Amino acid sequence: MILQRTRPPLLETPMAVFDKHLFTPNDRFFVRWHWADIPTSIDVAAFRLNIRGHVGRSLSLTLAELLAMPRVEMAAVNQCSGNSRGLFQPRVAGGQWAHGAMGNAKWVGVSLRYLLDLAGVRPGATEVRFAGLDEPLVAGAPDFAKSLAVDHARDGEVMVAFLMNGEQLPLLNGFPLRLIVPGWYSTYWVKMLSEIEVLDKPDIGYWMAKAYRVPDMPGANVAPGAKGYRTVPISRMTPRSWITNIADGARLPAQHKLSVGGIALGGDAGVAKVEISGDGGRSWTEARLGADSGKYSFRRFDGVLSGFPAGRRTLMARCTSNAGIAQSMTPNWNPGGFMRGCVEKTEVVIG
Ligand SMILES: Nc1nc2c(c(=O)[nH]1)N[C@H]1C(S)=C(S)[C@@H](COP(=O)(O)O)O[C@H]1N2
Ligand SMILES: [Mo]
Repeated sequence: MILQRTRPPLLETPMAVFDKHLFTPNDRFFVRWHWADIPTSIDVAAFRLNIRGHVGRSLSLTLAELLAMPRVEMAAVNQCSGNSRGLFQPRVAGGQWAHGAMGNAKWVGVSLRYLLDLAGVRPGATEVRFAGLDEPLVAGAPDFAKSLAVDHARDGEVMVAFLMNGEQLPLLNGFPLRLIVPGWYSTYWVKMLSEIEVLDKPDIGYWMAKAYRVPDMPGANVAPGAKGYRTVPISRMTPRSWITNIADGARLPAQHKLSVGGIALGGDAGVAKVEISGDGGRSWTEARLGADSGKYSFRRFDGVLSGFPAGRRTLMARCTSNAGIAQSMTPNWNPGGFMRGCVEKTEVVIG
């Protein structure tokens, strides 16, 4: 892992891991926490998931009760809103991630709709707020909490997960429970989830009203220095793709045919196609897609490009989602360094 920060722990997954595994192994999965006061052990017998607020009856569920409930399973990519922030030009403050603040896993848990129906959401409910066991180190700092609109929370896809790739969640990835919000950035994927509160008014807490907001523009894109634009809470992911079999800056022998492969993400809609280019985007060839593990999963792509005489070349991959959205050729920019989505460049030297 690439160590970004120690307290709180921020760990980034090296790109080579994505080349080997469509599902990111749990011990290679990126880690991100906001506050450094994270429990280092969990008393599983004493742990409770509380559901309260604007509901018919409050619930305080044990892990044993949750494990006995009907289960749902889904493959989904967990991607930090600030993934690839370190590539923003001009540079912005925040974790200086390259592309490894993301991971794909098979999640098993209980549908949030099932849990909310058990508690009985009352008419007039607006949002559902989620919080975990981690706490700020300094007094007065806002506890990490995120909210979803009540209809989103009840869409049947949002899940309270207890298994990640067939194993219990690693502590650093939120043991014993975390929220899975398929297709949405991981800021909503609350770890060590212990509190679910149904609200009857908008969540005006720091983490919704102030943090993780993006310009209300296509691609969350504004000119550096722009002022006075409207912002909205970050939400759905956009299509992305990465060449993983060749590292940026690689020196390759002269060859007639070059195999180019990697992983793509269709944002919240699945991957329709991936094209690859060996000449900096002048010409494109459609790549072969690997197994379809669902619209929220990574999808492998592989292709062969021909004609590589000695010299510098720029390799690219471009994903188009099933919603018909293609990655743009130019980078988007915003002061938070959120939602990077452009076609990435892999520069190679041949010969
Ligand atoms: N309880 C809690 N959940 C959290 C966070 C946090 O700080 N505390 N950070 C969120 C953010 S911004 C990210 S990117 C993901 C990271 O998930 P991971 O560490 O499992 O990769 O967790 C999300 N859930
Ligand atoms: Mo994040």
